[in-house]
Amino acid sequence: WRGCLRLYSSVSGSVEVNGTKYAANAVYTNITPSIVELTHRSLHLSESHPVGILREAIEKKLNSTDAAFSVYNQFKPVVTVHENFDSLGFPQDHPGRSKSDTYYVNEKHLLRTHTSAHEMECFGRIAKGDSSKTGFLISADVYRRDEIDRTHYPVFHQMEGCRVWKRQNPSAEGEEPAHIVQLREDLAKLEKQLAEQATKIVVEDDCTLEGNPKQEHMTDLEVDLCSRHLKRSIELIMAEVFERKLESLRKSNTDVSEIPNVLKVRWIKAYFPWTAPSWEIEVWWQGDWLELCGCGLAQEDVLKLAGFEPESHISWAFGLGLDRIAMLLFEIPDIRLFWTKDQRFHEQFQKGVINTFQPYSKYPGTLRDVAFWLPEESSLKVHENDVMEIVRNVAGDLVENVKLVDEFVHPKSGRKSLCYRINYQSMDRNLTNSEVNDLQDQVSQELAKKYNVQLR
Ligand code: FA5
Ligand code: MG
Repeated sequence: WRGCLRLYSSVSGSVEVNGTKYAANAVYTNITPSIVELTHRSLHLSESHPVGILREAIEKKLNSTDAAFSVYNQFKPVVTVHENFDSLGFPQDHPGRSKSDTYYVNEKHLLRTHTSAHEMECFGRIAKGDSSKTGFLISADVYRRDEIDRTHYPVFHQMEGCRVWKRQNPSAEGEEPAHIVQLREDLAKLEKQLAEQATKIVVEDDCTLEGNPKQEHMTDLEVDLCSRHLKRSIELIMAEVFERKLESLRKSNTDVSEIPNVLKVRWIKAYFPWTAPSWEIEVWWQGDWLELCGCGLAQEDVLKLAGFEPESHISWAFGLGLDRIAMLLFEIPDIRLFWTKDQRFHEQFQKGVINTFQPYSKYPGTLRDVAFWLPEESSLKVHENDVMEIVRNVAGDLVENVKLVDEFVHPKSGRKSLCYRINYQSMDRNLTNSEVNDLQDQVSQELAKKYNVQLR
């Protein structure tokens, strides 16, 4: 792998992802072979993988109301900077664009950081009349450079959902325009479905439009109906998937009184450059509020860029994280398990069934510290995500957790020292001491080589 890593970051080299070759860029290219390997997995397409089972359950539920959504699940993970950021109005200095947070293939291409990267193309299909549906769902793997622990992995999965309504003029004075009538009808259908759901949703929503303004061209009534349709759609997803969980808990748990018979959710205001207003939903689960989905009413600029006539349509969009919900529902204790090839994991799941994972065993972990002085030149900044990337490259899924345990500045020299604690732990087998020593050596050497740190 070392040879590969060098090749990937050399100017003359090229990088191949999903069968396509890209010219590497000395400054931008930061994808690594271990990440590229993950682009072939497509866990969301596997019918008997927790992520795939959840995806299918949500698609089915959302399309059970009025079959409004086209389903696109085959988009490849390399997209352009334009698709992922520019087309969605991300400002040039948005932190999401930085190399410390995002995997770049080269200066023009990256591994999508969210499924919103495909919004423009899919809106475009509706605008051009290539799709007869009034909405779409996109599920895909998304990539972010991040920390390493039991709930974070450099790849996770999102589902994007969008709906549009064509704006119309009233046909006669005093009458409501056709799209308003349609929105009311669509909303009524959703509300009826929610009411029929066995799990009742208790919604806390004190969001106003203060500091989260609507777009000029939309009427108050359009904003009201469209955002209610959006929120009820997401609540329906939550009611459906958590209902399945509560049901199986009721079946297996002797103390049924501890299992809630309602699901508490709350709406909080949010900000995304391509929606206004914007919100996030949080679900109360086992003593915590969990953020599961961001959403909002699509910005006119995005719709125009996709090919719609100015102000001709109104639309909502959401982006839902599948992995976190799958971990809760299937009771998966470590996100790495999704990626294991161990049959003891995979044989436990079947298409259409949300069951509880039975851990097959837990192998002991081994803690090792790596401490180093940062280089004196302040230009050589080491981002925490760079440390994570090195560990990930050397040890891959044999690392359970990496955390910063000590940080201090030498009183005389002013130099800064960091100490990271790495937990080496395999989900599938016991690691030997010499194996761990080897990994730890490689991590230290790579840190010294790539970032010029001085090991302590
Ligand atoms: C987005 O990615 C937006 N694209 C969502 C969106 C779409 C907003 C359309 C408006 C319109 P965010 O970064 O918050 O937003 O991620 C969305 C969801 O993905 C989160 O709510 C969470 O459920 C999930 N998610 C985010 N980061 C991680 C992670 N590191 N691990 C697992 N799940 C994550
Ligand atoms: Mg968020």
